Amino acid sequence: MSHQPSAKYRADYTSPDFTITHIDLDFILDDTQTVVTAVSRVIKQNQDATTLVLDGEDLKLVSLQIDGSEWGDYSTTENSLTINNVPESFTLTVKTEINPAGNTKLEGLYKSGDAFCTQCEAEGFRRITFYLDRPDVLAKFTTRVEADKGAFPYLLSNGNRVESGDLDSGRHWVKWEDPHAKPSYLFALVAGDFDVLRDNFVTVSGRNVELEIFVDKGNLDRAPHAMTSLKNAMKWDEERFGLEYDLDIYMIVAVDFFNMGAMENKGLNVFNSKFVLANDKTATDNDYLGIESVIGHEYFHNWTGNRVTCRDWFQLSLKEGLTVFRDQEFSSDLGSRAVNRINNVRIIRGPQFAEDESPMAHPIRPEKVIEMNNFYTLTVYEKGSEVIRMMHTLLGEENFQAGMRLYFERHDGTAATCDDFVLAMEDASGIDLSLFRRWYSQSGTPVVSVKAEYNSEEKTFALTLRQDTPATSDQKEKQPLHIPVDVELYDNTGKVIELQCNGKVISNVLSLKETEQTFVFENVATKPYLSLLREFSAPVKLHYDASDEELQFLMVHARNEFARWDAGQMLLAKHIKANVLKVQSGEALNIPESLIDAFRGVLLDKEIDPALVAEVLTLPSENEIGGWFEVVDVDAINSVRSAIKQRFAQEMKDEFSALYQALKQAEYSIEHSSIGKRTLRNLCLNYLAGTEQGNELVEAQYTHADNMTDTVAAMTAANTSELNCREALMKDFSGKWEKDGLVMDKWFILQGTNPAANALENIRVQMSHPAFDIKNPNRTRSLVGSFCNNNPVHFHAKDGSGYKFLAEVLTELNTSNPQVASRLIDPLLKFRRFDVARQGMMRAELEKLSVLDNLAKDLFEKIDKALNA
Ligand code: B3K
Ligand code: ZN
Repeated sequence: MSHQPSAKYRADYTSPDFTITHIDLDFILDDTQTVVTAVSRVIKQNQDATTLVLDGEDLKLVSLQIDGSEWGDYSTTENSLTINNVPESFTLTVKTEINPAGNTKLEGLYKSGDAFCTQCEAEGFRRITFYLDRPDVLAKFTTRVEADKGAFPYLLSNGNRVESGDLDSGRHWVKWEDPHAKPSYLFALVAGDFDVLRDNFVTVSGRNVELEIFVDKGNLDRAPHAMTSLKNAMKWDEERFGLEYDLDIYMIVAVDFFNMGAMENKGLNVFNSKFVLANDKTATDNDYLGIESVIGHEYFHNWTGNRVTCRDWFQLSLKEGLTVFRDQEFSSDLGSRAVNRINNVRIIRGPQFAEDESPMAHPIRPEKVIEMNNFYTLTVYEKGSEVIRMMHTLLGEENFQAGMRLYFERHDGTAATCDDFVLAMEDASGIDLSLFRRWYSQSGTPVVSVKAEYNSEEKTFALTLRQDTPATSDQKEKQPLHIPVDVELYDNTGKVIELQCNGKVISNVLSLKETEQTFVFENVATKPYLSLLREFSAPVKLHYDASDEELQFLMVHARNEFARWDAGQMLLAKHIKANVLKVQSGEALNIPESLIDAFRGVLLDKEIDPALVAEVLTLPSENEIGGWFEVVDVDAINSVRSAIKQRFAQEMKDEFSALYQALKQAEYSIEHSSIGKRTLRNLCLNYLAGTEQGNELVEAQYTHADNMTDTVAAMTAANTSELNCREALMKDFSGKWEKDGLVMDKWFILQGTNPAANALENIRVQMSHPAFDIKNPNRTRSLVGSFCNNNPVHFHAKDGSGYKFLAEVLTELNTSNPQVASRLIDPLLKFRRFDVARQGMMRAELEKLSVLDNLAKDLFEKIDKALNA
């Protein structure tokens, strides 16, 4: 790196010296020489300002005019254009040339296959033209797009299509007008030849909205689920949040080359095809659910993100945390609330807690940023959503919705801050959130330690809660937070005990605000069973020394499904931890019969939703287990987890077999009950794969599967249990799907997570597979990402080969696509969590990367933090 990239600080925010109220864009599309003309109405905001500084990157400036005359008084740097001595208000015309085909970073205007498309969030618009590329500059956009009509029959942009025409030599043009002022990051343009699925939605006030989903030719039969999800999302937002869509058209385009999941551009969402395309033959149940959630998420952004946007990028969680909360509620209202909550909590307890312990630790509203793309994190998104959820828990649905209405009343059409949001919630509810605001500025995972004491004479039960947040790499000093702790007490018959304090019945949600607080409950006739942190009411680690007997009681008697699952997880955690210590000290494992019986009880209980049974019987991932230890011993963790799985399989094989037979369904359907049964059946198969009948069962399921969920489940079982049939199944699958990258991603993931000794050698071979392309982020994440994140034993191989492999891939991606590189590097940053030998090897790879002479700022920011933390 020739010079160190500079950081921006939240505290340094100042409003812009100039604003832009209108911009007319004109694109003459060409693969390598697209000409962009931007005519902007610029107005001075700060009377002392005389120079206008615009952002720009990888642009060729062709001409510059002010009020129609050439303007020579300017200078450029690598990232900016400074125009001197400008008037109070003026029309600025900037003509630039860009190279979409050469844009492998997939930011700005680029080619995805044969189509042109854009990605502007966070700072991609500056790769299209010189502009005030910041979210607090809101302008009305018109966009004219011109291209060859044969190759690009569809020319799309934001808003409504207002004019079009044909030109000589087979070219044509279309003009779009977006009536809503927006920041540049919400701009979009797409040009290509597609198949289109059309439908419509009539809003609650009776307006008709045209819905269009654009997919690659031949993929129309994979678009209906996305359309259904979109209509469900539009209806749900009207019913639950009272929010109606505001344009006459809503378009979604699916592209194969995309850095993330999808993008909420106003009226024209661009999606990674992974989150649009699905049919029974190509998609798994999880793919269907993922599509529903991402389609919902992007649609919900229309209000939380687009109508009210962020003042600056430090406020990202204002739109992302809130929109994740909304999409989680959407999925929970449509499907199983318990299963959705469990999956969200697994993400927080696994990778989000790990992020808090890594050199990248940051509050949900970061203080310092070098590359904004590095902050689209689990902390900003998922923990951000937990923070919104805590407000929802403290306020209740009615007050929360009143807060939402007030937020829109105050901020619609503007760029707002996280503080604005909390203030609206506080003002609408009358509930004091002053201490709660610390969740926005404090990073790290609080630990809540619990002591419980029953007094049989006084008939009182005293609960002492203590909070401590360990220091994080970004912030040493921590303060107490306002933590909602949802608790319930049961008597020994499983009856709920009402919570009474000082003679009054109180809510189940206790507000822990000080470092230590004791809550004394009265009229508790017998020593109660305690269910803690129900619904995971706060993103904290819980330290409570519950006995096996208590946890087994809660697994059966807690009245809330999440709490029953959680008790099972705590029970597993106790035994996994104890056994890892045994392995480390060379002792024999101890997996008591009572543990197996507790889980057998759940398996045999016909009353429990099969989807929930499957969650209860799913062991925590190796990564989550790693998070429980100061030094992660990947080999010991792997052997204990495998041993428990194997023991469960052997001891419960009759129950697994019986369920496997009983849960067979005649037809495939994506009804939630049907998905639940299939999930449980495939969980049984996964356990059975480790028994004598494994190979036969798995092979038979693969051969007879009539849907992708069952096919992938069979392959996963063969992969995890290293069955004899694995090779044959993998070969058959790639023979069938070689031409379909999205389907092949499932196969690449299996190669990446292969437990076999030669896994890495084989992964290197697969990088030359005809379906693999390192320029395609989905392929790279499937093969390389799954290896580094979900194959801990091989990624952390003692000879350092896994680290070396990742560093090689990163060296290549550093120039072609730094954003993807910067996601992949995360496991390497966490070197401090491993033993000395591994630390040394991981650090050595980071050091090699740090001296690359063209190191992208995305990687620079992370490597610098990791090495200098
Ligand atoms: N807002 C986009 C993410 C943009 C990421 C930029 N690196 C998608 C979403 O969260 O809905
Ligand atoms: Zn989002």
